[in-house]
Amino acid sequence: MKKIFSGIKPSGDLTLGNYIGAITNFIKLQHEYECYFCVVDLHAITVPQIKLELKKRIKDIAAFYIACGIDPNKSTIFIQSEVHAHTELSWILECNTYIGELNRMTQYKDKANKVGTDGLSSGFYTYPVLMASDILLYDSDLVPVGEDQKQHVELTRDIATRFNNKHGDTFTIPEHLIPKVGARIMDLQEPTKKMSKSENDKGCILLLDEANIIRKKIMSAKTDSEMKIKYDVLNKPGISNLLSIFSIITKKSINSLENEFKNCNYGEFKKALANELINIIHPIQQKYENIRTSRELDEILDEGAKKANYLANKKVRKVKKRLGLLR
Ligand code: AQP
Repeated sequence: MKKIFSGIKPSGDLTLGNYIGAITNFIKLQHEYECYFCVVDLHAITVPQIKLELKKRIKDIAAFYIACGIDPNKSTIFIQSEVHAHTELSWILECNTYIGELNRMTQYKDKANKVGTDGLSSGFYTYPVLMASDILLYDSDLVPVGEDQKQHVELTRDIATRFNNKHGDTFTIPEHLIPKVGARIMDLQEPTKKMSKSENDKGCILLLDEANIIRKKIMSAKTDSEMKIKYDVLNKPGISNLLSIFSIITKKSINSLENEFKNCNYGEFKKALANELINIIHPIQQKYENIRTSRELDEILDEGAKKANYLANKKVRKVKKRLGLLR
């Protein structure tokens, strides 16, 4: 069975973007692949976090994985910092990665342009290598990610290929798996910008939002003055984003939605979308509440860490042997 690794970082509360762009794919893939789904907490600390919020969110995300439909009997769910091999391999791979490669990472370049390098941690600079370690430790064949992470998976391939060529066959070369639709859900207030959990505001639907908040956020989503429900990302980014979300959660095509709502105004369309979203999110929230406080969650995470540690330690031993680091 081919293997899959993916993770979400607890840098904020989970958004609809994380759900559509990542978790819904995880759920489908678990039936066809051996899956490792991680809460990548070490990635979250590349930017400052508030201790108690981080602590809570780590388990929140694990609970949401299960509440959304990831079956812990099928997939391994674990917390990254509970598997020390991630940081050990990351250091080794950093020594096999060029500064020029990291300088070319667009996420780093964008952030450095925005806040300057004095305000950025070196962890933020090297985190693509930690991501490479996450993926390579488990011999992952595929990495389901949103569009923004594609470049990091390509870097992972480069690092792994270089290591294999230099030291002998050690790593499986992974491929990215980007969903055909939903790879980029946009902010409801700034529909040309990705919906992001660390910029949680009116433009961002959270999986923890109550029904009235979801409704309010959708009703106040930015659209345009044309009053025509038509998919046109360039000229109508707001309504196109809402159509994408509607299409993904109802599995109706964009065309059929344009037809269905052709005589409706934006208010009526948004109201229908809010209802659909609430119908999806409410049952997830109910399951989440049950799991979040259960002992079962800790048991699942303990079991996940045990399995992940076994595999990851085995891989690190192999890497160290290749480099002459084992006595
Ligand atoms: N808006 C989005 N649309 C589609 N997919 C998305 N993902 C995130 N936002 C969207 C996908 O969710 C997975 C987990 O992401 P992550 O937490 O590891 O990192 P991220 O992409 O940086 O997520 P955020 O929400 O934007 O976090 P912050 O604000 O902390 O940077 C990934 O597969 C991602 O593509």
